[in-house]
Amino acid sequence: MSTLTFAEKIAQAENFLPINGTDYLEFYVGNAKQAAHYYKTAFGFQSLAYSGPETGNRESVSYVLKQGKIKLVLTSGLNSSSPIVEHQKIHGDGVKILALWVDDAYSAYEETTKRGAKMYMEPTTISDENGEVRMSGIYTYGETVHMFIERKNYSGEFMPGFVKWESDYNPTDVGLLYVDHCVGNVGWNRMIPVVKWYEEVMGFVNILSFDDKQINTEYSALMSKVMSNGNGFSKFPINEPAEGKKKSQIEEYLDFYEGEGVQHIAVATKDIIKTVTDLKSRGVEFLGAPPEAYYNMIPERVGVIDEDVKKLQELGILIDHDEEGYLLQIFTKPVEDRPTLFYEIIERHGAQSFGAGNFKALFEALEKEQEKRGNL
Ligand code: TYF
Ligand code: FE
Repeated sequence: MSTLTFAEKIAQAENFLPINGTDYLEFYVGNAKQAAHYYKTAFGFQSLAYSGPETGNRESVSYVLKQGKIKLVLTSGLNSSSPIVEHQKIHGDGVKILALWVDDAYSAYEETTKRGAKMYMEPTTISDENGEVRMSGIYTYGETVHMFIERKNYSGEFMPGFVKWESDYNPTDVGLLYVDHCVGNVGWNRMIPVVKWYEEVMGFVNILSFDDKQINTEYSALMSKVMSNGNGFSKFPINEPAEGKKKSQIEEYLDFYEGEGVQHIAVATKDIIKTVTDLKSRGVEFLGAPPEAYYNMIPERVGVIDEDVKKLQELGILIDHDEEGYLLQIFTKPVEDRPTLFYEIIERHGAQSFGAGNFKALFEALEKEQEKRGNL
């Protein structure tokens, strides 16, 4: 085990691809209009921008939603020959694009493609009366894409091609602030090549690793490596299934997504008790709480925390710590018909790790759901 701090590890990343953070997450879905309603009603996102037939887009429709710094784009194709419809047919609703906010979309494309990235979109400049957005894109695992988005004083709501989405229905937010990390599930023997790809093509560094021995519960088994860029604003853990007593949760995902893709999106909050209370009251479903014994062990395992452990227990929030502090986290059930994408809500108090101390409790809760689905 290396003794470097997270800050020291990420400082070793290369800087040929400066990234300021997540720009947006785009989902390809079966019915963007209804999905947008769900993210407003259940998750407290706000209407931001729209593109569709009314704006001259005859091929697809996109609703853009915002909360804190998080922007979601929900996109559906409008005819059976649309590649968006094809994607949705294969994968079900899921994340197509993890867009990264960069200072230079042209150089991001140059630097990554010369290191072996596969082209998704050549550098392109789009403009309207609000200014200009430059963009490019490359494939990562599966059919998932990293877009590089450069905003040159763009003053419109989202980007050219979109109009402001005015809505009379504006549920309040739930305190979601920014994307903490996005996790990818990849196939057997694929974690190491994908990790190498993030190192070589993106200049990222591996800041944490979990092997199947650390995270092998009664049934589920997986391996995971966390990749980070040089400022820690862009973190992508990569999971691979491992051989266990029964079917790995990662394998269940790969079967139902019919390929590699985004498994969970972790979003940060400053008040997880309020955020989770709100989400539950709006119908968002979370994994069940761990047994009583888990919470009785907290003083011993984690030490003193600011929050009332009883409250955390009532909500089923998990607690973990590392040398730098503690973190609170909780996971939703899958938000799609297929058991694929889910969300993590996370509140960090210094800890920069990913909750390894919770893996056993978490994976046991996850397996209960997997068992109900008959996929264990
Ligand atoms: O992002 C992480 O690594 C944690 C833990 O299937 C985790 O959120 C890892 C694998 C998984 C669910 C959560
Ligand atoms: Fe996570």
